[in-house]
Amino acid sequence: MKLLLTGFEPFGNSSINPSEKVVHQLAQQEIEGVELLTVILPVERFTGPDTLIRTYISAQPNVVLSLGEAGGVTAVTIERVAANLLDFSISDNGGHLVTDKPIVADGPPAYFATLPTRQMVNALTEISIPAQLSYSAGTFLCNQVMYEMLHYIHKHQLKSLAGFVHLPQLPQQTAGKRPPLPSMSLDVMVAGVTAVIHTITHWYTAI
Ligand code: PCA
Repeated sequence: MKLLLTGFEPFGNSSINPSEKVVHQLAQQEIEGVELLTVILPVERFTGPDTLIRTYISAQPNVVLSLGEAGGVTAVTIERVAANLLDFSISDNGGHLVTDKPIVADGPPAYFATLPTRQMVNALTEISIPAQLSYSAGTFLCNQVMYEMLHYIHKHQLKSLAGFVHLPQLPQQTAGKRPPLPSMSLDVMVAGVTAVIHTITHWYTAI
């Protein structure tokens, strides 16, 4: 199975993004049964989705698993739904602050992830990593790339499957914050995303 794993560059006030670190670490690891391709996406409304779609077209993966950071989440968060909405509460890295706009003007209101989301949560819980299902990937870049990837696959009637996982912040991003914010160590996140990939691989080879 060919899997395209994506992360995001840092954004907002942060100089690190856990998704970028997890992707870099996994790029150096062997995962049985997986041909892994990786890319880091810009947090910018045009180049972010463009980079993803261009990489997808040249790599032709079976599965696209995208990762992003979600400040404040207490667990690895498996996204089920991408909404057709741009409603940024902060500017992207290109200085765009888009509100109340659809991602695709004539696109459907939402797409569901096509990965085995519940099995992914169960696999994480089994290895004692906090995990949850989520029914909104937000209205910023993470939601946008999830929507645009699923829309591209749908529009071109392709067989690839795609989904999104939000990660908590790293301890070094939250230390000293008042009130304290939740965090998760890089090792735990890497183990979690590895388990997610194993789950997708087993499920994919059985369908
Ligand atoms: N998180 C943001 C965009 C990039 C990232 O890592 C989000 O949740 O939309």
